[in-house]
Amino acid sequence: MSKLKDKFTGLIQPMRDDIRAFIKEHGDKQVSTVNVKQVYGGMRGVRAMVCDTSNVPPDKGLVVRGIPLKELFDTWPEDIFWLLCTGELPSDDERKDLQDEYKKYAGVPDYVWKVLEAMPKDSHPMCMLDTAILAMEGESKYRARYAEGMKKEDYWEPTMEDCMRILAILPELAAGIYRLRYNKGPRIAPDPNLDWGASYAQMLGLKDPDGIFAKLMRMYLTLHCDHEGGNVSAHACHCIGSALSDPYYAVSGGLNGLAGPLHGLANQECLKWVIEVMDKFGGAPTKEQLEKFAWDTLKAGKVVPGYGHAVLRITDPRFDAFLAFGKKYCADDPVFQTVSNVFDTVPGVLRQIKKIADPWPNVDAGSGALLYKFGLKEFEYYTVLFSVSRAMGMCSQLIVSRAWGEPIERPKSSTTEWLKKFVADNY
Ligand code: HAX
Repeated sequence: MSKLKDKFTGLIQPMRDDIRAFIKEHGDKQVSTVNVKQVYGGMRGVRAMVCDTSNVPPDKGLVVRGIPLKELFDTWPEDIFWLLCTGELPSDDERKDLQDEYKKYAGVPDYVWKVLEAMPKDSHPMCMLDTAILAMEGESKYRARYAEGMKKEDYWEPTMEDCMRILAILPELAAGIYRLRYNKGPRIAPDPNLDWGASYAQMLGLKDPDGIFAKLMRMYLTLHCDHEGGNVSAHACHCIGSALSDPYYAVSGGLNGLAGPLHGLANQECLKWVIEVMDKFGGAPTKEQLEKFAWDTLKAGKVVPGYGHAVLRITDPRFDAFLAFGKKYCADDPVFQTVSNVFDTVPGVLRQIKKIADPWPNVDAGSGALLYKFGLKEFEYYTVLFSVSRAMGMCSQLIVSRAWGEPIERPKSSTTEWLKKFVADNY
């Protein structure tokens, strides 16, 4: 048995007992109310679901199992997955065991490459990634065990096995998609001596003589790991998993949500915006030029990508981490300098628009400039990198949910007619 599985096994019964006793004693206590605006407004702020892997206080940003992200900037992505699942960071031995597990489950099957090769040449890389994961659904241990009549208490076990397989193949799959979609030549085989993040960097095939790109990839994978349960991708994955659809269905479905421009696709949009402004002004723009470009974007009815957040009300600590990395390794780069100048300018513009709740940069505002600097210039690919990391959050949430036995999700919707009548009758 893997050390992660062993560790998690020991956590399950206390977690089940704790949650059941809590519901039994306090099940009827109210934690949230919902008004008409929230019903029409994407349920913003309604507390109606559980996520124990992480939370996002508006004034702090991501907290993973009680540890603020800023204390985890230099943590290995493998450690993050362990932390998300168990609530503790692994020892060196435990990390090594998890890395060995990834190697055991690695290897993208040939039929997946054939599916990808048969897709239209201009397919979006996110569509390719999600299709590839879904194509592997037939390998689900969860579905096979469910068909055999597995007991509910055991659901978490093949869920974990499927998740390990998905996480193990993701770097190879994502790197293979990059090379196929952008004609970069043959796929590069994984190097068994490398860790999860460095192996992904190596398979992309970009030049990295000093190992700084591998360092960036590790940090990138750590920073995007999870963002509590209500964001579109986590919620979509969770909802699909609650129907007991297996992790291949659930993770692929969640990533379809990440592919939206208001969510994970914002990183592609963001660098596009930065390059557009640089093209328009023939290099790094002045503060006045940036301000004008931001106002033009807003007046055209578009969003300034990389700014604003549904939950956060501060500069995203993930942006802080990318900014610090950029200052250390590419301070002279004009694209990075522009991103840094946008940070000095755009919040002042957005603050002047009353309806915008958060004028500060989110995670997507800073990462693209660094990827660009290291030669990863295909913006459309950026959300795939995000996906490789966010799959850790989705998978850990699925494993935890199946372990405590969370039921199928089924909120109540209302018609506009019902809502109007309700208000007329009660207010
Ligand atoms: N530029 C222009 N307008 C913005 C804006 C921005 N950066 N941020 C918010 N607004 C607008 C909203 O579009 C909304 O306008 P309408 O009422 O006319 O629809 C209004 O301000 C109120 O929005 P809000 O309450 O401040 O924010 P929401 O919770 O509704 O939306 C978003 C949060 C992240 C979707 C929003 O800030 C946005 O569209 N930002 C730009 C896109 C982006 O960076 N997305 C990535 C977010 C991080 C993430 O999930 N990464 O994966």
